[in-house]
This record gives sequence, structure tokens and C-alpha cells, in this order.
Amino acid sequence: MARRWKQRPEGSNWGDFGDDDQLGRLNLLTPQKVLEGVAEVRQGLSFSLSLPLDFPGGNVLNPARHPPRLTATRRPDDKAVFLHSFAHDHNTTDVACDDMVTLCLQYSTQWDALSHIGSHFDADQDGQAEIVFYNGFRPDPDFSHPDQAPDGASRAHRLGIEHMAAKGVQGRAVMVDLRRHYGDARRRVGYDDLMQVIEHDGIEVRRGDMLCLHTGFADVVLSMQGRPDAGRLAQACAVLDGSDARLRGWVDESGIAALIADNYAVEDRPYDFHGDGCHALLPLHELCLFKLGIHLGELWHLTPLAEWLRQHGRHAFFLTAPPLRLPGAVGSPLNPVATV
Ligand code: UVW
Repeated sequence: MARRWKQRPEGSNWGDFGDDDQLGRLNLLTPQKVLEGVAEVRQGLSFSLSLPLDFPGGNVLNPARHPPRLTATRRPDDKAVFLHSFAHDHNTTDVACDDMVTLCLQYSTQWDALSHIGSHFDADQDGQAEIVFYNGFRPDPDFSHPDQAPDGASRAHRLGIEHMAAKGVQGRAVMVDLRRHYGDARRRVGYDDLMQVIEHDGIEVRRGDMLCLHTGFADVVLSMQGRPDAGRLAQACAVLDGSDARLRGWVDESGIAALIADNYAVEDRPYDFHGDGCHALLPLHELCLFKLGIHLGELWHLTPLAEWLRQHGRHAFFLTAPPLRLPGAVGSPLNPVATV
């Protein structure tokens, strides 16, 4: 397949990993990086970095995303397969439960796929912006819109989360503990704030690392026991300041393979735009998902690991974080595992 674009967005890396690349910076998770991650395992302790997937609870963080709903599968005669005895055959002792779920894939602990956020950009240089995604993939033919499909199905035929799943997602990760320095009040963290923490704590961020930002937000969400207080959460914990060009420059230059936080969207949203004209509502989403192919992890539960690392004077760990291998999905819940 020839290149899909004539001009690429300023500051993007489209084409650098190949014209058909759908992995972005995950290409940096080489065997060497996996070994670097494994070298951080010293105690053999594992931490789940997932919230229970029915948290935050309700839908105050995003009115379009609802808690998961579990129910049982049904047999052709409509009987629920739940505490189900195979009564038609009295010689069997088995009792079966079999279930299904309606699940907003980005309700709780999640990865954003590269198909999650695109942009209006003139990639074919005809003077008119069109919708494009990372590496120049387009709605037609690369996406199916639910309103145009007879069965209402939506699908990203390119840049779906399954590519990330097939990659496996293992390597060295580093924790930057913003909560330790900035507490639980809302703070927009720009380049200076981030560098201060990284330098003060002596954190070495290497090319190909997965960067985790502990803000305490998911911990506050958990403390609300499934009844999140929207007002309090809007004022809670650190968020990255996507309007800070130096911060965006660092995200690129650092060479990180993935950017993860325990807050709602990694960055503040909406941010205060002070320039003129058309702009991205979510500048870090634009930079990471659209321009650089950096997957974003959101609402991870980082507090127990961050506290353990702090107590042991460590920052780096081995991270295993594959999403569901669900073809065509634009995001996925997951149960990331840190090993220290
Ligand atoms: C949006 O809210 C658009 O996405 P995210 O879950 O990545 O913050």
C-alpha cells in the first residue's frame, strides 16, 4: 500500500514506522525493552493496576459511558443459563452459569486505541481538511459508522485495539508520583512541574518506557464507593496541561512508548485555549493518538503500586498490559499487572 498522505501533521511521526503501521510507539517495545522490564523484577510481587470495572459508578464522568451490565446467556427456549441444571438428563449432576456483558469499553481502567481520536487535517494537500487518523487512515474505507450499518455495528477496520493486544504490551515502566508532590487538589501539571518531580525523585525515563502518572484520582474515585461526586472529582488531583507546548515537546522527545494515568483523561479537559482559530479540544490526545501513535491509559489504579515503590525507593517496574483482543474496538478495558 502506498503512503496515505501527501503532507503529515507538523510534529507527527507518520510513516516513520512504515506506511501501514498501526502500532505507533509500541514498536519501541522491542525484545531488549522486555528484558529491561524483566530486569526490574526483584521481589516477585505482582500488583493489579485495574479498578473494579464497575467503577467509577454512575455516569457523571462521561454521560455517554455507563456501568457494565451483566446478564445470563439464554438458550433457544429462552431459559437463562444461570444456576441451570441439565434437567433433561437425570444422569447428570452439573449446574451451569454462563453470562454476557454490555460494557462501555472506556468506562473504567482502559487503553485508548489509536482509532479513538482523529482530526480534521488536510493530509492530501488539496486545500481542504478531511477526517484522518494516525498514519493517514480514513473513515472510508477504514471505519464503519454505526448509522450506516444495517446492524448498527461500529468498527475500526484499521487502528483497532486488537493490534495492541497482538503485540502483548510488556516492558519497562516508570512511575512518576505527582500525588506525593502535589496532593489531592486539582493542579494543571505542565512541563516545569513534571520536570521538577522527575528530577527531585531521580527518575530515569528511557526511550521505549511506558510512563505512569500517579495522581491519586482513581483512589479518590474508589473512596466514593460507586457514587462519584462530580463536583469534587472536577477539583481533584493532578491533570496534565495539554496546552503547554514544552510539555508536548517532552512527550515526543522522551521517546515514551505509552502514556498512562490514574485520572479520567490524562490531561485537563477542556483546557483554556488562548490562541486564535480552530484547535484540538484535547491537545495531548491529538499529539499522542493522532500524531505520534502513543496509546493512552486512563483510570488505572496506581496508588498501591506507587506507595510500594515509594516505600522501597524505586520507580521502575515490569509492566504487562495487553488490552482485549477485540477486533475493531477503539478502546479496551484491561487488568494491567505490574511486577516488582
Ligand atoms: C474522551 O473523553 C473523548 O476520551 P478519553 O476517555 O480518552 O478521555
